[in-house]
Amino acid sequence: MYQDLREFIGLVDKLGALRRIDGADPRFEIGGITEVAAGRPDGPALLFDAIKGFPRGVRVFTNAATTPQRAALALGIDPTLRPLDTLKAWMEKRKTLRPHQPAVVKDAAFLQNAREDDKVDLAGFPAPIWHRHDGGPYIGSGSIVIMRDPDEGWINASIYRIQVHGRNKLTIQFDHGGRHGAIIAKKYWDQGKPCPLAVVNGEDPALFIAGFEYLPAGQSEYEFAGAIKGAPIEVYGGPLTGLPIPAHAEIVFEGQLLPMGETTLPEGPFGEFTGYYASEARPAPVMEVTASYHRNDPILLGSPPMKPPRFHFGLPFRAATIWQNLDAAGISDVVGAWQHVSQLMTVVALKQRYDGHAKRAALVAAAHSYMARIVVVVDEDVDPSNLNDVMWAVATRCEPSEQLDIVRNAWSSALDPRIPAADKQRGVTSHSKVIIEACRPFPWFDKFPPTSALSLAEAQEIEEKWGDKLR
Ligand SMILES: Cc1cc2nc3c(=O)[nH]c(=O)nc-3n(C[C@H](O)[C@H](O)[C@H](O)COP(=O)(O)O)c2cc1C
Ligand SMILES: [Mn+2]
Repeated sequence: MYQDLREFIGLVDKLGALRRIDGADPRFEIGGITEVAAGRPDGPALLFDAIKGFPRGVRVFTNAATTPQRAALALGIDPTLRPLDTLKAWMEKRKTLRPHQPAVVKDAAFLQNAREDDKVDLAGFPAPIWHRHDGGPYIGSGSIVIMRDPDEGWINASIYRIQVHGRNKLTIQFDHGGRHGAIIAKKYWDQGKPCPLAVVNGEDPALFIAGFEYLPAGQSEYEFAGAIKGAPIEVYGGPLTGLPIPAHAEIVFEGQLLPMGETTLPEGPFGEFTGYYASEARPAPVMEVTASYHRNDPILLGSPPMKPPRFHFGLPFRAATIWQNLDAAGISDVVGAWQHVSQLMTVVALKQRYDGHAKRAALVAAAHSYMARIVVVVDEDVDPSNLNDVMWAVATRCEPSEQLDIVRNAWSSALDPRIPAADKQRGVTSHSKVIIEACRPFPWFDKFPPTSALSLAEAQEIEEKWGDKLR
């Protein structure tokens, strides 16, 4: 398995999925090229070099894991599997993951270039302005924020967007007060202290994935990333904060997050994963950067939100969690779960065994579907990862007057573009979800007209025997 981001980029190159781009402008162009590339069928990863205004060697890497193939590569799963089989392999692996404590090492590649206090200058790093109306450059679009819980000592390491405000100031955006970073920072602030933190830009892809996972408080993303790799993440104690920092990280900042009662800066707007700007600039906590470190010829990992279906990860990781939850709840015969429209639509496929089985699965899936207004259940012959197949089932097996339900006041977010601004102002972050039962009705299942389409196995057989003639 890859050791760090550089080795991962090497593996991507070997798969033929890397494109090198010289001369792009960090204002809009890197973001624009990334979005266009992510929308192509092959969806290549991009390594930007000779970036306008920066010396050659200072690089930005984007679309790291935006295809099923590269998401599998990052997870250490066979990248040649079909997407649904890959997600299943990940779901099974996730069930039995064993946490790996990080290993403290005595040296770190990022110490190759160190600057402290007045010598810190964030302008030396190519933070892109990703979208046309963003409030400024974002160095952190896929960066990890490291903090230590002051009471229990555990380390949180997850992804929050990071905007650059001048020579040594950054803002960190917590979507809501329940983010572990927000909870931990508030503990320091309540004691009248700033919160020590480190920001890791250009991290190991396993950590990038772990940073996106909903882990319980007290469980470190480092342990989860180590579990993905089957080996501990190597960390080095930050010279100023003592926080464990991945030794192979590309660009690292240390500093403190100032109490919001003292200082804030307007953060955003920033183009979001829904494809909208759902909020104006808002006050956010300020990080004062007291030291910066970087490897020679550093690589910034960039992961800008883009209009759906483009997404940070080419496999719907949260569908794997839903699938795991369905299994854990004892809902039998689930053959797949998937999310489309960048996690705004959830699909579950199952073999119905009894009347009410499909709805039972739908309700569990709906409960766990963050921001998704649409939840669909299909029979086991429909591939939930294939949106055309799913819509075929919706259009042919669902009688709307009988098979639609609406769940109100369900889990969404302030990022939801369809919640009216006035409602958001009074604290509304919920929406309603439609459950579409696109299954053959169980009571007359056997009488439903049989499908004329090839089964997956039949299609594969033909592909093997005749495929050469068709290519
Ligand atoms: C590329 C990317 C960017 C993200 N940006 C933010 C963000 O700006 N703010 C936020 O609160 N969550 C953001 N998230 C989601 C959180 O990282 C995710 O929900 C994570 O589980 C939160 O970790 P926590 O439970 O330790 O707080 C982002 C996720 C990804 C993959
Ligand atoms: Mn966490």
